[in-house]
Amino acid sequence: MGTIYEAILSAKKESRKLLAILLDPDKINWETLGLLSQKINASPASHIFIGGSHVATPRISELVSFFKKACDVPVILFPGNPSQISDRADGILFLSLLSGRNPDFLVGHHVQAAPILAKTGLEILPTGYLLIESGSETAVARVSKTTPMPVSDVETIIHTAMASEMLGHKLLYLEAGSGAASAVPPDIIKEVSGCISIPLIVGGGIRTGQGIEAAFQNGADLVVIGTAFENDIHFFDTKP
Ligand code: 1GP
Repeated sequence: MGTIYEAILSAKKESRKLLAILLDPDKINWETLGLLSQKINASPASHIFIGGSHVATPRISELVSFFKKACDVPVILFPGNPSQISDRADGILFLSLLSGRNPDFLVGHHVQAAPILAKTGLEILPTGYLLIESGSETAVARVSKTTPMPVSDVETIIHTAMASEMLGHKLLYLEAGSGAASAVPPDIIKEVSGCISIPLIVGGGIRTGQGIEAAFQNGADLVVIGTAFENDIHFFDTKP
C-alpha cells in the first residue's frame, strides 16, 4: 500500500482534486458521530483532518479511533499543539507557520513533538503553513500570536511559498483560518500554485460548492472544509 503522500502526488499528477473534512473535537456534536461518519462516507471527501486549538489528546484519540473504524479514508492529524498527537491516526500535518515569526510555531513545537512522533507509526507530512488575511481575527492568529499575511502583498506570499518548498516541505497550506469571513482569494491561490511544484492545500472560510470549485480551478490540489460541514451536516448532499 502506498503512503498518504504518494496518493496525494498521484492525484495531483492526474489532476484529481482532493477534499478533506476537518473535524474539530471542540466543535463537533459527539452525540451524532454515527450520522457524521455516514455523511462523510457519502461525501466526496478523500481525507479526514482532525484537530483543534484547545482539545486534549484523549478526546482526539477517541475521535480518531471512531473515524478510522467508521470511514474508509486516511485520518490525518491537524494539530494546534504537540499535546494533540494520537498514534491511532494515519498521518500528521507537521505544520510550520511560515507566515509568522513566532519561534514556537516555526520550530519549537516540532522539537517537543519529535521524540513523541518517533515512537508512533504516523506518516509525517512536513507542511509549510501560511496564514492569509481574511477580514476577521481567527483562532490561528490568536493562538499563534502572529499576524496573517496581507493579501495586498502577493509577492511576499509567493516568496514564502517558494521558500517553503526549498526548505523541503512536502505540502503548502494556504489558510484563511477556520470560520474566516473571507476565503483565500482565487488570484493568490493561482499565483502561489504557479510558483511551487508541491501539492497545494487551501482552507478557511470556504462555505459553498462554488467556493470549493473556485479554489480547485485556481490551482488548489486539496480543499479543506470545516465550519460549513460542522454547521450543516447535509452540506455535501447536493454538492459535487
Ligand atoms: C481551518 O482550513 C480549515 O484550518 C477549515 O476552515 O472551518 O472555515 O472550513 P473552515
